[in-house]
Amino acid sequence: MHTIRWRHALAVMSIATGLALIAESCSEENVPERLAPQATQQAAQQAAGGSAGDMHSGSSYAADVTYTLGTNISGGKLVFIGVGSSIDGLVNPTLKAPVDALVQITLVNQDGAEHDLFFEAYNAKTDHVLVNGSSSTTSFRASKAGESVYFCTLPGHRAVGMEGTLLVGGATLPSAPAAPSIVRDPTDMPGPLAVRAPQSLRVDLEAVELEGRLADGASYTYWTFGGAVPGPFLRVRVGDTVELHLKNRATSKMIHSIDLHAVTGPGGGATLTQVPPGGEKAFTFKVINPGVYVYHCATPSVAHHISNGMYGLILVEPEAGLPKVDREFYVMQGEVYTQQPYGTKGKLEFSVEKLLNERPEYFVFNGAALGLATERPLRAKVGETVRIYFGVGGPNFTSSFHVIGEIFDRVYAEASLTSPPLTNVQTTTVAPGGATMVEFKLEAPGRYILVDHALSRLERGLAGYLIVEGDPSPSVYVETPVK
Ligand SMILES: [Cu+2]
Repeated sequence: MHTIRWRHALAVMSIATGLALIAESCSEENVPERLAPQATQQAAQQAAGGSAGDMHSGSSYAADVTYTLGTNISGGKLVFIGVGSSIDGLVNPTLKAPVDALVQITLVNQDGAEHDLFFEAYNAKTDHVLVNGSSSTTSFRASKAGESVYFCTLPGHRAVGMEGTLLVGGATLPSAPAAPSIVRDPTDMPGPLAVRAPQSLRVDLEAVELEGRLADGASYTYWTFGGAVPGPFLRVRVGDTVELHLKNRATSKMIHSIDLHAVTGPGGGATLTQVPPGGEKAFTFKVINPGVYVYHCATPSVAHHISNGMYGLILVEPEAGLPKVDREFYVMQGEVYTQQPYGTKGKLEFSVEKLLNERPEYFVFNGAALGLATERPLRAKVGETVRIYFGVGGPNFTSSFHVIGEIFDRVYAEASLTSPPLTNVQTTTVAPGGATMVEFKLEAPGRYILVDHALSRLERGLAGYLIVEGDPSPSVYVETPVK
């Protein structure tokens, strides 16, 4: 019952977000009587039964406190092991919550034996988890200050170690984390290469794991190339020979590697670059084919490494270079699979179950929800020609890339730079591990919105702005007064 109500409220909330985005985009065009963002927010709050995050209202749409416990065997005993957040790796961790917080606990089976999880003081119990990887969630309002117990109710399990303490009161709600931005600026890229003969060059990349801002009030532990998403935009010329060095920062917890789709050779580099924390590996490749290519980490689970942010683009310019444009932008689409539902505040954790089921909570341009909208929009001027290098890191979803209010004058379909471009295209599909190059001229000022036209994803953070400055162009776009 709770679950259904939250989901409904969440849906209303996120639809309101989408409407607000589109309404804002109208505002620059002076559209009268537009939908007021405040009104839609109010509607969403009413649907949620109060202000979001107010734990005394009894109707928050998301939990105030979330924990995940795994089942395991430690020192011959059966135990619960903390997964993620402040309890990561702790045996039978003490779970803390403020009084009256809405607490959500997920139990994940990690040892293959049958278990459950019971909070005695609240009579709250998960379903049985039967096989390795299965999970179940229970939630309750922590109304009673003080200590109580949690344990597994299967016969004998509590006695051999599966119990711990819930401490209510004395804890404060986690405040919105002040995590740094991991959004790569869409103009952070090298300019066109001079026409030149092939040469040898060296590229240095570093794998960096860091906590970054995923959305307003929410952070996530990203794995990146160079501390931002996507990784650095690499730009080489066909015929070049590249010596690529990959370092893995000493503070990393994971091995990382790189597979560049521009490389000819087994694994695209991945067989030569499995780098442990603190290490460095290098390999050399000949750049044979022009195009715009995705690169990504290729360390198992590859889908996990990609979804955590390890992808980027490498442009291989044809011999004669590319046609001149006024501005170039670098945009990539990805998915983030968090345990907590879209919109939850606090430090969000990865869900392998959602990844394997291809059920992301967030869709992102350049790593974060609305990262290219509110945070780092694309900017240009009327009369200019722009080019967007657009890639999909994914790992799973094909993008129907579209710019609301524009038509692509040229699409280099599937990022082929040696085929003639398509002309006058509204929406182009880009596969995971694929890319495109689009060009268009800007004829009217205002705010254009980059989207995947599978527009449900806009409700999950996938939108970017292209803000075009310049004088009004009434011959192109103008309101007609109605008498
Ligand atoms: Cu990796």
